[in-house]
Amino acid sequence: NIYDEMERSYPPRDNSCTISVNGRRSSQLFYPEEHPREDPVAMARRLGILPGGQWKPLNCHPLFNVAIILPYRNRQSQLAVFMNYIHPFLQAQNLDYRIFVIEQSPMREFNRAKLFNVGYAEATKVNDFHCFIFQDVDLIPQNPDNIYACTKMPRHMSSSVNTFRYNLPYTGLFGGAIALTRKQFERVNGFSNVFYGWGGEDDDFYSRLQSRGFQITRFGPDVAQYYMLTHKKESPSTARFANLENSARRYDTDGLSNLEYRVLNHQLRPLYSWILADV
Ligand code: BGN
Repeated sequence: NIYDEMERSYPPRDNSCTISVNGRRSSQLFYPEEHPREDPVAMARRLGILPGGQWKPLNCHPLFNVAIILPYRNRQSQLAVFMNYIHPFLQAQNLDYRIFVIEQSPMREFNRAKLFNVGYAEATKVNDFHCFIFQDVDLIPQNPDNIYACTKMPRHMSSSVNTFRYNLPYTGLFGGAIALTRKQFERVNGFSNVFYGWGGEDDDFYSRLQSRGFQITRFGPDVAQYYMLTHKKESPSTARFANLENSARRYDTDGLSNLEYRVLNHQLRPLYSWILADV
């Protein structure tokens, strides 16, 4: 029973929403690229999405309050496909949610982990979010039962991705899409800020969780199926090995505790809150 694993944001009450997804069967997969694209303004209007990409069900009391944080740079068409697909997906789950796109300014190499920290910090300023989903824009959850809310343990959501032939490549993989409560995230001091360039930041985050005694959880491989939108492979950073080697010394001093950045611009766009940050 999925309810037993979930960490509710609000206590159940009369007319609490269910997290059932209208009887669609788990085996029924979505193929995002077959979905027609709609103009963002028209889509927001049709689906009742508020400026900044916020929505909550009106006919029942939601059980989950979620901020979805997407680090971003230069992936415009993927972002459009993602938004087009994800809003109906999240609405079917009856979540109280808001989507944040954290774009990194040009110049420095991409720092996925630090953008997550920025997303957490900015989201926390506007609402007391209980649960955070940290994920890449190129990952499309294919199964409507993959609930975009938090579990009692930190959860690795994207354990079954088409590009890995729907297999988990190694047990310590904690990249792609993850779900943590605010408390869990704060307990590990968030992500490390030092991982510029591709690779290793998720492995570092996993060892932070382990060092604090967290066990992680995953839903079954059928539920956790993701489709990765295609793009050129990034070349891995050379600094990632050194950063990983001395990461344990930095758990307390590198993360939310020393987070520094500048917000260069921000907008409430029809389907998401956009924040341009210099990190
Ligand atoms: C690993 C990367 C992860 C990445 C996964 C899946 C490193 C650290 C050096 C061992 N880790 O190899 O960051 O999420 O592959 O692509 O590169």
